[in-house]
Amino acid sequence: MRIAFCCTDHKPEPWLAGLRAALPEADFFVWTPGAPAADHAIVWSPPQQFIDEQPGLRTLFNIGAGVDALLKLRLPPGLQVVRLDDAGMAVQMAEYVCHAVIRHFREFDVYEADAAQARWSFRKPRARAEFPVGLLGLGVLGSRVAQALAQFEFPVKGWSRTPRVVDGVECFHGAGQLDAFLAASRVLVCLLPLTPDTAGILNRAHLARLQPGGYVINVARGGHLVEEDLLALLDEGHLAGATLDVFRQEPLPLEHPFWRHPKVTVTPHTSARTLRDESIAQIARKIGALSRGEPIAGLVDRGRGY
Ligand code: NDP
Ligand code: OXD
Repeated sequence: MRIAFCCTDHKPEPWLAGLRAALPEADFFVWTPGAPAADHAIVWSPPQQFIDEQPGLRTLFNIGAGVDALLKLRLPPGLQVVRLDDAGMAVQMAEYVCHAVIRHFREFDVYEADAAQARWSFRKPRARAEFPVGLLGLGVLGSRVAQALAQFEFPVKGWSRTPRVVDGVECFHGAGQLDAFLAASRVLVCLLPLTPDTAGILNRAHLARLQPGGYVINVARGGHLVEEDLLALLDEGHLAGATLDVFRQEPLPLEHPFWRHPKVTVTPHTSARTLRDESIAQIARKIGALSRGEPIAGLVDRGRGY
């Protein structure tokens, strides 16, 4: 079995060492133009040339959860795409989102500013019941985040494409229940895949439906957010702030207003990183299962876009 490694922005050596140790029977190689045919490939943002030169590939293992960039390529119809499911990302996402929600709710950003001025001053406690958190997306990451937020006793709402049942979460689904979900939320967290149906979902019409003093946390993809609409609603005062990890253009350009906006916190697409050891173990398990003809989790439905 030959397995090509074609991941931009990742040093291949430690990946190949880990993969060879996990699957000694396979022949792993770093793809370069003209390389011989492989059965499977491990990829992140591969060039179209890689796909075109490997028409016999059976499976693409994406070393991330989101496959939006991969699905923009011309892929042969029978090629199966497999994404990482969790592989250590869910707990990181739960940490990130809980940190952002609690920082806003407890006004730790205000205390940080006070401390910088050596100012000892108390903020009035706020009622948790007045900070319902709405999660767009109740998949592998969204449901883990929901569970973590519920531990802190925030009211949690969730929205998915199909009906879901998640303990401690008031669940909504489908376009018909989106407005009711938004009206029930004050903090909005985006954990959707980027698809034609979800692009631009964080727009003025939807964000304006959040409860007054709304707060936006985008940890999914920059293409979900209409940046100008967010800035307008922040400046008009309907929204209290935003924590943003992903952007239309990454790295976020130096001159972008988000960097200096007093109500916006920026992080560099780091809310849930791909962890090498966990990812290798998961991919090796899946390759083993496929060769035994067993089903695997994380198969992408290419028609649906995630
Ligand atoms: P999943 O595929 O497990 O979950 C996706 C969720 O979104 C599901 O609940 C799904 O509904 C819902 N959904 C999809 N389309 C729609 C729609 N049209 N309307 C309503 N709900 C919809 O994905 P993950 O949880 O693993 O990951 C989510 C995203 O997080 C990734 O696609 C990626 O973009 C982003 N991500 C960002 C990272 C970062 O570092 N910033 C790291 C990792 C991921 P249903 O349950 O009905 O299928
Ligand atoms: C992912 C990401 O999709 O890191 O895994 O954004």
